[in-house]
Amino acid sequence: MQSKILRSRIYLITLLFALAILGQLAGCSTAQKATQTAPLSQDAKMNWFREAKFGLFIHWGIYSIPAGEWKGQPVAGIGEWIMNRAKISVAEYEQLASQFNPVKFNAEEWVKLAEDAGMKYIVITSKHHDGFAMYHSKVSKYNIVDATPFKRDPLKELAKACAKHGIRFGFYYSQAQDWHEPNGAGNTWDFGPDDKKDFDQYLRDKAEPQVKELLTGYGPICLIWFDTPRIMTKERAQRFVDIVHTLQPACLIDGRLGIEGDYRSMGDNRIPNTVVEGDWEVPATINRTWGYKKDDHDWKTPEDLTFKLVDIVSKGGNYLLNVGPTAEGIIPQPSHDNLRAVGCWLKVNGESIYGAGTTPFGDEFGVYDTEKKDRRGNPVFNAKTDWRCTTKPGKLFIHLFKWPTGSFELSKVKGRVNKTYLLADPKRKGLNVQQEADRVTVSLPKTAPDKIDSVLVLEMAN
Ligand code: JFZ
Repeated sequence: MQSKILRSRIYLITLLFALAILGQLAGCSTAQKATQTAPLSQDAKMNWFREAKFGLFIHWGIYSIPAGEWKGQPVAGIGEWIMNRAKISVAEYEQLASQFNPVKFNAEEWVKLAEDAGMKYIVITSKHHDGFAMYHSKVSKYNIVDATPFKRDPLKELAKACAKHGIRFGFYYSQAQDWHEPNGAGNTWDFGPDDKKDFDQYLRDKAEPQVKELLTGYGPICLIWFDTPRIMTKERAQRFVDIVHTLQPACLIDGRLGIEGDYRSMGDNRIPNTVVEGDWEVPATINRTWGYKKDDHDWKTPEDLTFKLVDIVSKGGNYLLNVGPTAEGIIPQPSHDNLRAVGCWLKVNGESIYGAGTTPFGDEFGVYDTEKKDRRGNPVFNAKTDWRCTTKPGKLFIHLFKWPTGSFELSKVKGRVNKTYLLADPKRKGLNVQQEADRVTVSLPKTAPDKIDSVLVLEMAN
């Protein structure tokens, strides 16, 4: 009798268990379906970008062979524009491909550099204005596998290394200018004026199919960086949007396609003077060129790069900082050194950058001098560079680029400061703080804990 009751109890419990598991399974599979079919919200799509803040731009192509010099003469301007600047014919420029053999290229090392620099995404030129594909394209033989002695697809190798290191991977693609194609925009020295060209023939036969290749053969692509939208109409741009949305709905589109993208691309090296709402990015050079130029040694210092990163984040943007590898496949040493120095600063102070919000102040950016006018007749902006502020809920991060003696004073502070400490202090020892209404004074140690930027955290009471 007893065992019979026991047995039926066991039976009942087993039944309930089985039902629960079945329910769970059903729940799982519907949840999975939902994530597969529900379109990503714009916020969900932008999430990684808002968190990342710092990315590595790479301009690499066969223009790294002449490296800013043609027939013994230096060519002015940015390295990757040499074909245009020196009006090199397609027949002549094409010969560079047969010399391109970057045997020192090592995807792992490049990705490691980005990682060590604290960068969260890489954007590399898959095809620049010169029309040469830096990947194995089936659409055009004018590509690194079919037209060079190198015969490898570096973008495949980079995609793999990025996946391994948890770095997001994206492509630059010059959709409008293609100086190699009779119907692409830009090459007027070989093919005459753009308005006489069958631009849609070029788009349909090269640019659109190449973008499809890039979005199918290289795993998840975080963003595609279109550029210089010459003669791009809204309809033409929309065709690219449709391709991206169909093949990789989570892939972001930059602001230079010729139609509104997922975020704004600021002018090159142009950091806005104040907080800018919405999502945006500043593409920037680490010297003065994008593509490698042998005589450009004007390297930005770690101090300058760190300041620019903090300045941009405090205004709400991302910093996409470029390197230009050589024809051997080497990223110039000063780029390595200066980026790694920023990375060291980020190791200690990353909390104040990744996912951080804008400053609640604004006076720290500087002031317009209405007495002085610039070339365009606008008042001159005098930037103030001694401190910046980034934020997280309940926290102000004060970036001190110039260490004040004794104490730091801050006004217009909303709410009460609960605790202050330096990110460089592993013990996070509280500093002496005085507050009168919205005015806060923090006592500081004698010397700066970081010679580039010491970050003071003000934790607010809720
Ligand atoms: C473009 C390219 O022509 C250049 O070679 C490089 O790839 C750079 C990142 O982008 O150049 C531009 C495009 C837009 C502006 C400036 C330079 N702009 O809007 O100020």
